[in-house]
Amino acid sequence: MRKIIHIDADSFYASVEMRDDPALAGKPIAVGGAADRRGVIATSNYEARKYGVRSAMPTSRALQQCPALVIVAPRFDVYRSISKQFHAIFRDYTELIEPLSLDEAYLDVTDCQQCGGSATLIANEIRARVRAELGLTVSAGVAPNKFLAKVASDWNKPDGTYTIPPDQVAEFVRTLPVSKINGVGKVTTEKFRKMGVVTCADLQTIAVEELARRFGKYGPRLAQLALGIDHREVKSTRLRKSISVERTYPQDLETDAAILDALGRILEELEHRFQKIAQQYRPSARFIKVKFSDFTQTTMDETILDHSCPWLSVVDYQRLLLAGRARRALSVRLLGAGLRLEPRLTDEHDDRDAIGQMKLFVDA
Ligand code: TTP
Ligand code: MG
Repeated sequence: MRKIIHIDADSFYASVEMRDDPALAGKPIAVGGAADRRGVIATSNYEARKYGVRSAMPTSRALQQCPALVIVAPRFDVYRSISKQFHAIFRDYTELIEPLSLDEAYLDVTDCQQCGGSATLIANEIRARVRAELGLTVSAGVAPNKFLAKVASDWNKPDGTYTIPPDQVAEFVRTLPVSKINGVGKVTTEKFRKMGVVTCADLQTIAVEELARRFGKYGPRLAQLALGIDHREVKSTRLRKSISVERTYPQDLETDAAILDALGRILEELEHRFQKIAQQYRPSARFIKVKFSDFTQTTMDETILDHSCPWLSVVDYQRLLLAGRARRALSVRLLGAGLRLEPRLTDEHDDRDAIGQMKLFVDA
């Protein structure tokens, strides 16, 4: 059972502008482009929302609805730096952070020890720290999964926390309107309404086969969400510095043949794992780690200078391993192989090479 927190800042850009300019206090404000330049509203404060001023609305229309509206130009560099400050606070609780935008993130606090392990207390502590340290308010949803945590963060917004404990999930979803399901927009809500489906309880009565027929691949997922089930993991986007695979052997490896054989299997696994992130990273070095029977360990690093050779070249790893093993006349207890990584720029021209290199390794 996971413990997920979804954090969402309240009227984010507008709150930042109000914080930094006390003259805006108490006024309806919107952050966006100027009306005479066909600008649109990025967001508005809660005062302006009373007049129906909403995100994505043309500024000219917003001004018609709320003539006193103060339009403030966005300062994206400031919002980005505040987003980093949010994350610095989150990281005091968990490394498992998945940002959805500058002001929104999922946190997996399942293994978090703070606040006696209570996700609700952690959420409240984070909210209090954001207020004290950054002068802004955020709302939090706490639930056993991402879907419900996101719904919950909206429940007591602004400046609130809402928790859906595991034993209240069934009851919570029963009355939850299907329109609250992420991906169920106006069109789908209307489609559901014609089927007599308004709440998740209504949705639960529709057979999965029927949902699949009407909604395709999304059908079975809808059936799960209607029950409050969501298995998606919080995917941390923290930059990786390396990727590696290690194995501790039940019996120490004695011979070169046994060690090289073990290395082959480790490299296969490493290749499999690296392939999943090869789009985002380029290796800068390969390394081998060996722990000997007396528990001493050694690592061998080799910078990759020639990127036209396969990164996961078996012979290069074998050479590193044999050099490391030669450092002690002992059998091997643990073996590891890895790549040090650097982020790949999105438009880097050797993307095609990367795919070529993976193939070379598979063929080797
Ligand atoms: P949201 O979290 O959707 O909105 P919000 O933080 O302004 O208000 P709420 O209290 O309801 O959470 O979006 C975060 C920021 O992203 C928002 O402050 C401005 C920007 N944004 C746009 O630029 N365009 C848009 O259409 C939306 C929805 C948001
Ligand atoms: Mg927000």
